[in-house]
Amino acid sequence: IFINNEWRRSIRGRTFPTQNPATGTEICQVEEAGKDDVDEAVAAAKAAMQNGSSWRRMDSCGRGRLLNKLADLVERDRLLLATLETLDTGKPFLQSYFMDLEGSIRTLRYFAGWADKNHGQSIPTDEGFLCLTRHEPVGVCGAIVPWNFPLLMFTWKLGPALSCGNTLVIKPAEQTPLTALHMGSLIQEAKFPAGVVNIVPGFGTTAGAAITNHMDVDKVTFTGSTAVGQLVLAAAASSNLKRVTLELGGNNACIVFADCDLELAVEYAQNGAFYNQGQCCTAASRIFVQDAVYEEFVRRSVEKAKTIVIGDPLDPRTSHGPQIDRRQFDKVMDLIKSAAEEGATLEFGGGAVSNRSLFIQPTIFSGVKDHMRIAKEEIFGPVQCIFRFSSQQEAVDRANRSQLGLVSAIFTSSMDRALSVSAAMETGTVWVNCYNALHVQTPFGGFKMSGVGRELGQYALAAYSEVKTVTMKCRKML
Ligand code: TXE
Repeated sequence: IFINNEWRRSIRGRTFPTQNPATGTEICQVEEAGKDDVDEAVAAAKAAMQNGSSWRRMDSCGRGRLLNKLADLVERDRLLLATLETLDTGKPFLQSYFMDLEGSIRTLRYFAGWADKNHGQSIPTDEGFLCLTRHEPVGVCGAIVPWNFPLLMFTWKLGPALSCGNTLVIKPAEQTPLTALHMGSLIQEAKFPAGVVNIVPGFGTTAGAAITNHMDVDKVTFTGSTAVGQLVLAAAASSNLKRVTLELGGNNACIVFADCDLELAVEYAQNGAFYNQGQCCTAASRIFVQDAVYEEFVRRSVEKAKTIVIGDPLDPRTSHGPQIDRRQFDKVMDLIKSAAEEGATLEFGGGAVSNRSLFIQPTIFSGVKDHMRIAKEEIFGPVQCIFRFSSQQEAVDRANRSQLGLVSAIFTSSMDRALSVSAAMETGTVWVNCYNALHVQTPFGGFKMSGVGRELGQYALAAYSEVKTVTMKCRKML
């Protein structure tokens, strides 16, 4: 447990194992933070936030320098961090190295750049007042991180929080605490003032709930399931009305029009469905394909799936690893079973990989109907569901028929269609002729029950700042 730039044992003397999902073996025991450990972490973060502390007195460009220093150290330890990430999550090594690590480094550098640019305004008012706004830190931020992109989500929260001058208590997911803990030693090495970042590995209902209910936590930022997102918001409401940003589940639609570049659509839609074993909030789970190209799309998707390499995640040839744990494995297998029972056509895969626990074959269903469970629930596994549609209006209506609204994608060669359909989609992001095109410079977040607020880009700064209005009476205006 990392508090005040020091490593501590759990107050109650508890530990928990973290496992390699590719082999089922225990990697190590990790100290388990409970409510009393979270109290100490919050006290440290609060002390570091007091007026006059070295963090509060630091120039804004000094915060930027520290974030850049941290990015340098992550770059130095890239191989180690990517290896740890693969051991702890089971994601293919090259994806850890090139996507998670690259994204994390870019996030730190991007928000380092904002540290001295998040300035307020001077506002003309009526009646001889000078009015200006200051963008001040919110205070102590609690960050609760999931297991699908442990390091990347850590930096999505740490980058803007520190750039804006806040302090942090971060809880990594219980399945994947290792890269977050290595970040603790890099934060120490970068010489952030003590208490600015505190890391509390532990479970959701204990350490997580202690953060969301805490009276001295001023803001909570959460990435995880929609159900827990609702608990987080309720805890914020019933404690101290802490500010909340939520990035929750998706049931994302990808609409493939007959006028598209089909090869491109097949490639992106499938990568969107299977990337990270389907364990992405952005997973392309509902793929609507127009009549005229439907059969060909299914045929080519099956051909492409045959090229996926299932294997040891540390082997650079591997492109498909295990699900994160038994609970997730069972959930995905149950949904696959339900789709077959409800009459979807199994085109590829459909089962566990023999002799490898927690591995699920990349699976393709065609003829999926909107009423089926697999169409309505977030799968979070390597399953591509293909639906047939006829008209543009029909596709848009069916795609929007969900309580979730994270991302969507359109494949078309018509600029008109791209613009009108993207305006009609009820999602926080619309990709046109691409998928999973996430950039640190652009905002990311959900409509409807997929979330509250935005991460990344300039928009993220608002979520980590309070706006203070300073109004001065001017004696004489010239
Ligand atoms: O998520 P949880 P789980 C979705 C996906 C997945 C499902 C369940 O559909 O199948 O959620 O996964 C912490 N108070 N996503 O059970 O429980 C927990 O310790 C405070 C989508 O793993 O939401 C972990 O750190 N915190 C998603 C984090 O919340 C609590 C990523 C996420 O865990 C808590 C992950 C509580 N009461 C799952 N209970 C995405 N948006 O990418 C748990 N936590």
